[in-house]
Amino acid sequence: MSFPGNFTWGVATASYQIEGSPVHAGGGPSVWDLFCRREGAIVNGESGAVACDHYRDWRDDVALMRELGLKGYRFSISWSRVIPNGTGAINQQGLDFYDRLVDALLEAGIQPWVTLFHWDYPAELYYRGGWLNRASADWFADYTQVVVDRLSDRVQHWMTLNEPQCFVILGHQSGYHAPGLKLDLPDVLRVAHHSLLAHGRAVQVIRARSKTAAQVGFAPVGTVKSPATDTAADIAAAQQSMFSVTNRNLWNSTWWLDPVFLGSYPEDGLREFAAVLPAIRSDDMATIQQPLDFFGANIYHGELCRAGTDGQPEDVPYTGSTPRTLLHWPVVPQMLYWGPKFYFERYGKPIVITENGCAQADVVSLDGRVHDPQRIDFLNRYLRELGRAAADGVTLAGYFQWSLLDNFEWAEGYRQRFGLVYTDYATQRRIPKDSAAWYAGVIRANGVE
Ligand code: IFM
Repeated sequence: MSFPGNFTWGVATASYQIEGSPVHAGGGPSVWDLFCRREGAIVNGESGAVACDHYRDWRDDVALMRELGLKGYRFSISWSRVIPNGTGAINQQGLDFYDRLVDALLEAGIQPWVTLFHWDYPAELYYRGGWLNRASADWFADYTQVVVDRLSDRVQHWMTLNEPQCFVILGHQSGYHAPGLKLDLPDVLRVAHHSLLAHGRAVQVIRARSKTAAQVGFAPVGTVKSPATDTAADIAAAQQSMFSVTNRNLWNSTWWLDPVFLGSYPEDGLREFAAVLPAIRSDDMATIQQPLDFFGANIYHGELCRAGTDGQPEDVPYTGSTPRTLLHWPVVPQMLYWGPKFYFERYGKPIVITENGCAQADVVSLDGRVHDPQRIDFLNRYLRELGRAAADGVTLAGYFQWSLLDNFEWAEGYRQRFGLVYTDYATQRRIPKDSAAWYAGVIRANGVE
């Protein structure tokens, strides 16, 4: 294992998944508050109304983080907690919450890494067209300014959007996530374009207003490809496939990343979507391509790929014996080698793993503890691969395990447990799992021993 000396070991969370709804504390509802009321939208009819009640229990949660020896904590800001209607009047109580959290983290020796948007879009703005409205980029810029003006004297690390692929595709195309829309492809592409514009506008605001030297990134979730074998042909096929747009499928990397890092939509994507492209104004690509300091990669799994007999890449299906997490995601540790390597080779930015982890059906044992050997094994295997990427020359700046706590897993409700710390939702008691102690050891050793 060779991780750089200043490597940031952290955990990640998101506002709606842990805090409890902002409507109980002077904030406004987000699309998730609306969506959770929809019959059948969430497993067991659950919602993030209370979640981990972190809005009230944050001091204890910071104390837990201190005990783990974390170097960084990635959390998101709830837009409608800070600005209840999405634009206009500020909810000072909401802003104060994040202000105090930042102070407490710094006091505990933990760097705050702030994500500006992790899916909880203000309901009032949704009624005004949401991401379909091009003004959403301006609304996001105005919100960013409020947050940056308040926190940037202490916060140095910023991420604009978390996993735009998810909130655009799951939220606006398949309807599986909030706001639950099933739009046609031209409108989905419009939503995607506006979200990229919002990213660019937010970076401009951070650069213009930050009171300290800001480090800015973006946290997408592309589909990582790993070569099925170590042959040069399979490696080339995996790399080619990872950076291709095919079958009008928006679950790809380059449609989202090339504009941000290279300043243009990929040629193959422009061909695929030629008949359904949104209006792209002449200076849009320059707005979207702002200088970034790091590439935030959310990597949990991926696909195996090989060179087919015609030389073209082809995916290799997993078999019934492939280990899987509770979400049925394949356990494929090499994705934390190939993903960072391929991203680094294409975009040339230091890589921060902004999310990685696994859902398990954790339970409290008779001894009152939570034993989660599968999670330890999962993290151990993935981190070894990440260390291999570092040893092979990939510049790595940090790793954020998802997640500090078991929390509200969106449409899956509470049955998927991702935490290093178990949440007893009935009492809000936290029980650090065995993996928490293990991860604390990894941090102390600056890598897996
Ligand atoms: O819980 C989510 C998170 O909000 C975004 N990335 C994936 C995690 C696990 O599904």
